[in-house]
Amino acid sequence: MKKIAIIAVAAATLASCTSKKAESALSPADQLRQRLESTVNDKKVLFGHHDDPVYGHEWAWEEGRSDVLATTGEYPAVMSWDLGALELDSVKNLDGVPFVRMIAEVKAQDARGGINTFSWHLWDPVTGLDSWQTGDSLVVSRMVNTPEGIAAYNTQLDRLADFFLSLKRDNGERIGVIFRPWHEHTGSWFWWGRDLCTTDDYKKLWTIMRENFDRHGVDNVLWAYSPDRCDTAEKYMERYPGDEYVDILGADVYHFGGEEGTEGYVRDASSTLGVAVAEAASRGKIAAFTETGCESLVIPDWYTRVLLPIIGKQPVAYVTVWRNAHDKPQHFYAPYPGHPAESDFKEFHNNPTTIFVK
Ligand code: BMA
Repeated sequence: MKKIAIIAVAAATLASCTSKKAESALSPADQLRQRLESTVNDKKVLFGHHDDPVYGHEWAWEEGRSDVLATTGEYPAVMSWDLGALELDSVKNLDGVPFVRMIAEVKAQDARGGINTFSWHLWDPVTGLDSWQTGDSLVVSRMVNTPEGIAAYNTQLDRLADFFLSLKRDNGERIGVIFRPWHEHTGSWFWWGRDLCTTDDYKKLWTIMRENFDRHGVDNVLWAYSPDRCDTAEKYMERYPGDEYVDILGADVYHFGGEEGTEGYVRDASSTLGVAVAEAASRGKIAAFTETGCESLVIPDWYTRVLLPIIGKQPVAYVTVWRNAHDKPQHFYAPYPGHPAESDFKEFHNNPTTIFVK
């Protein structure tokens, strides 16, 4: 008996050492993947907001403030950021967020148990067009097919890779984050949109990027692919770069047109997420509602009446709404104190399926 007990204790100790070792052997990206997977398995949804702790409706750059915190008592579980202008070596991003502050907030969000995700509204590396200038349909082709374009693109990517590698905890461990480049490419409002580049060239944006990040040894990024609204799997998957390049299958679908737009939004968000969820399931990936919102929250019960039923039917790991601009009074997607949608947002926050940072 005694001998068996000793063997059992030894085996248990060995097992726990092995599992600890296995845990620490996971890359920061894989650790984050596990968290997102367990969120989905628990049938929960993490709530995210863009630029949440750096500015909001009619305030900017204060520390410790957030419209979501002010209305619900908690920060969002997911902080969304944009890297646009980092590729130019700028000290601030395209919306004026200093990168030094962004890095500090990413660390703070990680320390409170939250997650960070990044988009990239970049400038064309060759001619310097901003993301929305779509008059030149050769931007992507130059970036991925010409030696000067590839070199200029790689210079941009070197800066991004260094940025991701610099995201570390106080103990030196890298912070796992989500990166969602080349988003909404099924529309044509960015120069990497569907009508402005070929399928092959779009995919090359991803492969060149990944080769660059791999050369730098970036091990803390989960990659999100996020088309705009798509009603079929064919459209959604048309420019999918491949399973080896993507971890999260997302959807960027906004609610336009107030109450009259509700039906169309519910239909389009549900069908696009339906495709993302099905494709994610068949490929062992994670689905997410990567960008959404109803500008100005003109529907005061939008969060519980419109959004919640959509995400209730789709097992997505997180839902992220866009920014509350400090300098554009109508440009906000989360309520602020005193806004008519505040009480409904509190109800959304109190719903057992939604997770904020606590
Ligand atoms: C858009 C708007 C712009 C902003 C851009 C990049 O949706 O919010 O004001 O500059 O995103 O963040």
